[in-house]
Amino acid sequence: MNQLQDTAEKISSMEIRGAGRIAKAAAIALRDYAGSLEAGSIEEFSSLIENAAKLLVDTRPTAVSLPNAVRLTSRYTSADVEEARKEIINNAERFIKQADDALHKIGEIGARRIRDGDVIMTHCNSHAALSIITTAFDQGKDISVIATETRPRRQGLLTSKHLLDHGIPTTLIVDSAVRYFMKEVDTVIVGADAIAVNGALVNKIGTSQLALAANEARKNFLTAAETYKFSPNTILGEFIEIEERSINEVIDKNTLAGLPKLKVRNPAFDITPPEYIDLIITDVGVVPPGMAYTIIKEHLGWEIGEMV
Ligand code: RI2
Repeated sequence: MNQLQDTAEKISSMEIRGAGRIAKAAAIALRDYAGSLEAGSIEEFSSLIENAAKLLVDTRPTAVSLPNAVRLTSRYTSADVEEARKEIINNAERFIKQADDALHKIGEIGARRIRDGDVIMTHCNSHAALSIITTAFDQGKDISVIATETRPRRQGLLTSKHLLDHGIPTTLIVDSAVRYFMKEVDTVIVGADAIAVNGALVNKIGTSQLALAANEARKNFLTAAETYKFSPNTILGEFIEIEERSINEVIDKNTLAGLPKLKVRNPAFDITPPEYIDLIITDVGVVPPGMAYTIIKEHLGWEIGEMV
């Protein structure tokens, strides 16, 4: 298996996961592929790059960071193979650096919204949300975190380990205990797989329940989203596809064999409407959901004509 297929496989199986990490992994895979592929003409080069881009984009349908990263990386203007190769390598390096810088900036900006003594609830395992929490803690704020387990893949354990390794007091709860604990929470902070043009948030299944419970209890609900997680195609009226993963993640084969008539569903993401989101913490500042259109237009760098 070549390195490109290997990365695609690892994104599909979620060995590489998290909207930001899959975007970076795709940029790295394209950089290395462009750097080593053999093409006798620009047409051949172009077709190989297009196939590689498609292979990567098709691995997971929801996180818009993936097509955005692939699009930003695989663009070139030169008609010369060697020059085009260089352009792709440079695009990838730029994207990887911007993605790392964005995480840092989100941490700095988001930490200002955290007060000393805050109890923060988070869901799944978002490196952007964790950047905010660890930055606030490093600033000396006395904070603690309630982390949801996040069925079915239990990424809450990754979050808990990360926070404990950082010295942050952390409590793990099952997803169905979110509303029970909301009275103890000051702020909910989650990551983002995609932000639509209307400011709706697509994130790990269960996020919208946190948002509902936070709204009912009048608690802050923040999402941390790098600008490359905003979806340009939603400007064109496209929907963001919600990935349904294997039911084997939910129920093991033996149990299922004993319940042959049972139907099992496993959507990986849900949609939180903009009215339940107080703020989006991005690498270019804190914005209300209503600013999503502006972020897409000003920071994603391509024209509508290019997409239609
Ligand atoms: P960062 C994850 O998806 C979670 O939904 C998380 O909130 C989101 O990506 C953003 O993660 P999955 O890959 O980019 O676990 O902030 O399905 O790390």
